[in-house]
Amino acid sequence: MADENNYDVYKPEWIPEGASNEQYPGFVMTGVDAKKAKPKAPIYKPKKYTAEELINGIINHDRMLLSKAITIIESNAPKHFELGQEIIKGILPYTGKSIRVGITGVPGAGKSTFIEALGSRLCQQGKKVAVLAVDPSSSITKGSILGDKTRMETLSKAANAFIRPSPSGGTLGGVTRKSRETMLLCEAFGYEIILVETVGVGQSETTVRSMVDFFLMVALTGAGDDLQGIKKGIMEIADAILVNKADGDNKQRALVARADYEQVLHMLRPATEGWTTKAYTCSSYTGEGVMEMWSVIEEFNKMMVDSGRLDKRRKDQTMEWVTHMTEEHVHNLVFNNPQVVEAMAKAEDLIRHDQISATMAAQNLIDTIEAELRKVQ
Ligand SMILES: Nc1nc2c(ncn2[C@@H]2O[C@H](COP(=O)(O)OP(=O)(O)OP(=O)(O)O)[C@@H](O)[C@H]2O)c(=O)[nH]1
Ligand SMILES: [Mg+2]
Repeated sequence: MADENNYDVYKPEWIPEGASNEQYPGFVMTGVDAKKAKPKAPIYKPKKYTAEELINGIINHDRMLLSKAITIIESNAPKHFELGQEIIKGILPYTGKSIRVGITGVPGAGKSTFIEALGSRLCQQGKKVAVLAVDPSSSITKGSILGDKTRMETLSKAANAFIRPSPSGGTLGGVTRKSRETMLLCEAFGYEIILVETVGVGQSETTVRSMVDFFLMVALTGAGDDLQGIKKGIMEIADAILVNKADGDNKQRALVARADYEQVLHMLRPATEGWTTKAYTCSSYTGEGVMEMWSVIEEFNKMMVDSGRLDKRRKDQTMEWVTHMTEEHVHNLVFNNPQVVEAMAKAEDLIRHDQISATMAAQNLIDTIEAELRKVQ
């Protein structure tokens, strides 16, 4: 048997019998018995925090624990879901004290630069600012996160600022839930101003509109040309329009664009009862108009609080969200049911062969769904 201290016994077989150590000075060391061996350094395992530790961490302003809690909220793993919900329940009494601002606009309008300009100034005033991005379009745009962080260079270095990129992937409902809950965590931490940038096109506008108090549309000059179409739709849900890049040669054009927007706004119903949506100009480069925009937001906030509309808007939004989540779940439950899947395939086949009317096909599907529901009862 091997003697751990006598290396000679481990001489490989190719060393001639009786050869001295001088001739063949090499030896083979014994392997380590993994079961018996005590590792010198403990294997690194990330600490698992309890909901209580995370809740206390957040309300005691521990940024590391805030990030950890957000990671749990953003996780798609079922084991994190319950923990996440426990955290939310615990921090709920500390939420709701911030001004929630959504910022939308076409790609390149200058949303991130405006957030950088505004956020840095607010931080200088001692305010605590959290910046979130919401991108429900897909995981493809993950790259924009990096861009945003570099575009928000000053802000990302400010001690009272917190920047969190969009949760990626998953369903629209999933991204909405994660973003809303992240916002609540930031509020419980003590961020007084939450700026939410919509990233990507499509559904991000309505998603963000449904989670903020004030919705700002950052616009570019040349408004007159393309006021039709989707822009008008967004104008209808905005509380202010901000023509950015009003600097240098562009300043005059920005003023013209502002007037054009004002014209259109006169014809639209304001997004918020008791508030008149107006157009403004600013330059995120020179800073002109940036804090003036903030004063407008503060004025809006005061009006909303004083009139009781803020509380109502937030409760409405939460209820809308509850309905949305339930609907999404019910939809999945119904359309993933094997009988319904089969009936759906059959309906499609009949439709493709012109053998059934749309109404009949829908009726058959409804009958199948109702039969399945009766089974559950
Ligand atoms: N002249 C001028 N340029 C600006 C101003 N604000 C932003 N820009 C420039 O406009 C470009 C787009 O700005 P971003 O802030 O990245 O725009 P964004 O809306 O966040 O874009 P996406 O996130 O890609 O949708 C950048 O090259 C900025 O430097 C401004 O006030 N004046
Ligand atoms: Mg951006």
